[in-house]
Amino acid sequence: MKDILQRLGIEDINPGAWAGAAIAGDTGEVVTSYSPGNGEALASVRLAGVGEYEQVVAAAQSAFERWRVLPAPQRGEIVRQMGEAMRTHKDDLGALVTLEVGKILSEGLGEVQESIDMADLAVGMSRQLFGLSMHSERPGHRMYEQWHPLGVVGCITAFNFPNAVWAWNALVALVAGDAVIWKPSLKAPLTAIATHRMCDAVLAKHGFSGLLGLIIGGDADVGETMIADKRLPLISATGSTRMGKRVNQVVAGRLGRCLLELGGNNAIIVEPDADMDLAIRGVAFGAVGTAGQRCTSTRRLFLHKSIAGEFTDRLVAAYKKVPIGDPMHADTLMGPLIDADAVSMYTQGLKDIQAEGGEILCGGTVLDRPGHYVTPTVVRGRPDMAIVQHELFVPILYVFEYEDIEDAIKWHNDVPQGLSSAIFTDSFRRAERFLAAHGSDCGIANVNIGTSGAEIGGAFGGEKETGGGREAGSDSWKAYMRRQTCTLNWSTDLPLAQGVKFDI
Ligand code: UN1
Repeated sequence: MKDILQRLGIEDINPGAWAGAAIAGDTGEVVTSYSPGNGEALASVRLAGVGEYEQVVAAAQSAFERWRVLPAPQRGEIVRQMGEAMRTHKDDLGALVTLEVGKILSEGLGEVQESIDMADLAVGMSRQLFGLSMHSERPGHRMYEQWHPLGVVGCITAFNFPNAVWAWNALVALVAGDAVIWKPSLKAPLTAIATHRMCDAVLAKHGFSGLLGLIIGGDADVGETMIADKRLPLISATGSTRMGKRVNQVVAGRLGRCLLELGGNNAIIVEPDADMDLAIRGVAFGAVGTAGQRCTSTRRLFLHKSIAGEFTDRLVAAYKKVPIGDPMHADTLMGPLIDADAVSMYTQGLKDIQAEGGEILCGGTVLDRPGHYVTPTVVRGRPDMAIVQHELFVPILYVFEYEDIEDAIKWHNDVPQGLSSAIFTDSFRRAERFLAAHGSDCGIANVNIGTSGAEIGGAFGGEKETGGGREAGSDSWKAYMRRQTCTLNWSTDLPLAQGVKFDI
């Protein structure tokens, strides 16, 4: 662990905020990051308060003044160098993600790869921040739209993707010409510090240290100050629906903009003609991967009656073989939950499920060993159970049976969240029915692929209580810029639009 922190240059992790240079936290509070894999303390960080927040914003604002006038392709070149830094440190950064949040090493490395991919995408975007030009109705006039940087963007991230979700936002915001202040989850401060330092070092080489700010602080002081701060025209927030509603309310109160990526309640429908091997693997990765702690994790499974028995038996057999344990170990497929609260969510969730008549088919146990390990669980339930409406951020999968695909699609959509969805079928008609306007109501709809593991090339986000935001994907830069319509008159006359006459 020490080696990793040293190689990442964060062995002195104590201060709570960075605005180019580290600022010691002034709240007197310390947060310790524990490895969920064995419960050991990894390191402690002093929390920053509103005083440091001010310093971070001031540094970002001053760097933004110069950054916004740097040509976008030059900004892209600097982001390219950040991608290179992450490539160089991929192994250590990926291992740190695994140590700090407990996802298996292959997923820790995958997360850093997602950020590297994001850097590549953002570099390309830096030469494609297109505006349209249009024909004016007035002679000797030209009209076009151009996009300008927004300003200092606030970025709030969750524990489960402590590196990549920041990258989705920050790397695109940087090529768009913005500064970014990051408030990471207090459950994953080390990954944030390592990522921030790496990218700030690149900025420092070009004289822009402080353009990226990091503030490790509490929700009640720093978080509330940040979302209410008029100097931040955009707040991008990833996390629970409860948190998103609060952010949305405060930001809307000052007519700021929000980009929200909140809870999911993702489902897979399996049709009788599906390739069963493929579907079982897709469901297992979706529901067990990251110990069910992705916003895209599969939580509900709709099985056609004719295959439900065989599918469930095979899935339960596969679940029982899942190697659970040290997430750093190459053979492990499921690591721990993030903390003791998550384990309580799991045990309480199972009680609530059983109280409503749900039947546990496998799993349902907390492992008696250091760390926060539970067994992946399959539950037979009914779509009308009240608990099904809630996102339990743990590896519990509900299985439901259906006869008519119309019912499956109706139940599929009958939850407050709308992030990711999938159907397994070899039928072109069924696949298209699922993707039609009256099919899946989610932001992501897949065929013969599970609900999680999206590529960064596509817009990511969802509808309803998922918050409506889209991050990553081809035109995501628009969220981080302001659009300006320009009309230029090169004639010697002043004709008015809509034929209005006003001659004086
Ligand atoms: C999240 O869980 O917040 O599609 C993000 C996926 C990943 C991103 C998940 N690319 O599962």
